[in-house]
Amino acid sequence: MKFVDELTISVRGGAGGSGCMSFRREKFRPNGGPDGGSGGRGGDVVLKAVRGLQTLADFELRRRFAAENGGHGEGGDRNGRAGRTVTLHVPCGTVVYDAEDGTGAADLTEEGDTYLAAMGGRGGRGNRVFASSLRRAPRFSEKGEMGEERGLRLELKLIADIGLLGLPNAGKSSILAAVSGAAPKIADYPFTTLSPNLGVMKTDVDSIVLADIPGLIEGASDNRGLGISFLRHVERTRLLLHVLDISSEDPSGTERDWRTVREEMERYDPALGSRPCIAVGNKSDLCRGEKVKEELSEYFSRAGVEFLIVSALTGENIPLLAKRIVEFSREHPRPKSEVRFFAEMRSIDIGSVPKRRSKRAVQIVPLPDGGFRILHPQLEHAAERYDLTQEENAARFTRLLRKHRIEELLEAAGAAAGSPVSIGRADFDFYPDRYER
Ligand SMILES: Nc1nc2c(ncn2[C@@H]2O[C@H](COP(=O)(O)OP(=O)(O)OP(=O)(O)O)[C@@H](O)[C@H]2O)c(=O)[nH]1
Ligand SMILES: [Mg+2]
Repeated sequence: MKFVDELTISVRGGAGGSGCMSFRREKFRPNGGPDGGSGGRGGDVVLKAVRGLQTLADFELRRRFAAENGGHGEGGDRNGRAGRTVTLHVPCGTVVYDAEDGTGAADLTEEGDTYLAAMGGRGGRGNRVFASSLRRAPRFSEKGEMGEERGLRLELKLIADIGLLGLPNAGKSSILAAVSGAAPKIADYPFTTLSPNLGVMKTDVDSIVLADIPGLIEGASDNRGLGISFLRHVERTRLLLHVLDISSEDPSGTERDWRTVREEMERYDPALGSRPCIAVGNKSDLCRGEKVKEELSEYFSRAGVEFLIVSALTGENIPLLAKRIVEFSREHPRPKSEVRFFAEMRSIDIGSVPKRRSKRAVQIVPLPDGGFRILHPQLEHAAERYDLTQEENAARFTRLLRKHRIEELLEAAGAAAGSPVSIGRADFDFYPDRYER
């Protein structure tokens, strides 16, 4: 059974609208000023945690999402409108990773948590923006920027209704296996379980999720053993199964074990002390003394704690334990409003969105057709943004190429007059300046 819902989606922000190049035309005023409006911003794609959703299954049907493009600027100082943002609803407890490099991007645990998954592109500026006292009639405008495009891996951590706890080797994992379909690692040494396991009991109406955590020892709250941090996984469960090994046939020893774990648990979170709990005396097959069992039953009845004697090995009383778990779940239904999640032990660097553009040296890549491709974030960005059919933009772009000494680099790489060159989506032929002069 797969507990962690996991899948990859791709998201794309809307492209920014292009800026407009236009000049005012009015009666009696032949040389109107520039009035080209700017393009609107592209919409963003946002992930938002909502209650009520329990799975990522909706994304199985559709995995690609793009936000609306921004509107283009128009003459008469009309700016394009912004593209609408697309909001994708995910269940609380969804963890977002960058699909490319696997880095954690966000942990959407609480209702309303949002994550900007793909930013919309900026709108291009219209020529009006470029007007200044020195440049009264700019004959250029910008194109809109492309929206950000990313792959994201979404992971959902599951809910646990019931938490198993006890000393190492008490048989917690064995009981989990006995009552659910899970197959956790079970072995005869303490700390077999190193990280929490989940199991599911299917009933005719619903499924009950059990969490089995590593054993707690005395001093766990002072970080002995595997520490107490695992208790956070049972913190929001509705019922605790406190597993005790009764094979020693020593009631006072078992009672001490009980108190040890209770104390550590309450030191971690006093509220856990009043959480409904069933004490489970396990390994009854190794405990022959009926008197021992009676003594323990009396102890727990005095303490007002329900006590069951079972054997995960022989199956004795396991059906009774399973029945009690189901009854308890019926009597204490999972609160509709509250979603409890089973967070994985992984440190997540929240909000570290990978940088898209970094300062890099220009790279010239010779292509098999004799052409060349120029790789450089700023140049690619400019090629995308400048409308090169406009003369002044072409001039701006040329200045940028000069700044990066592209001509020299291309020649060094073996480019000759007429060699096709591409930068981003722009293609042109290589004609060094000195041919022109
Ligand atoms: N005889 C007998 N052995 C059992 C019973 N339940 C568990 N065991 C054995 O006890 C040992 C420990 O069982 P686990 O289920 O791994 O115990 P645990 O509490 O999960 O242990 P940690 O994960 O290390 O904390 C294993 O060798 C089991 O086979 C039982 O009812 N009877
Ligand atoms: Mg275990």
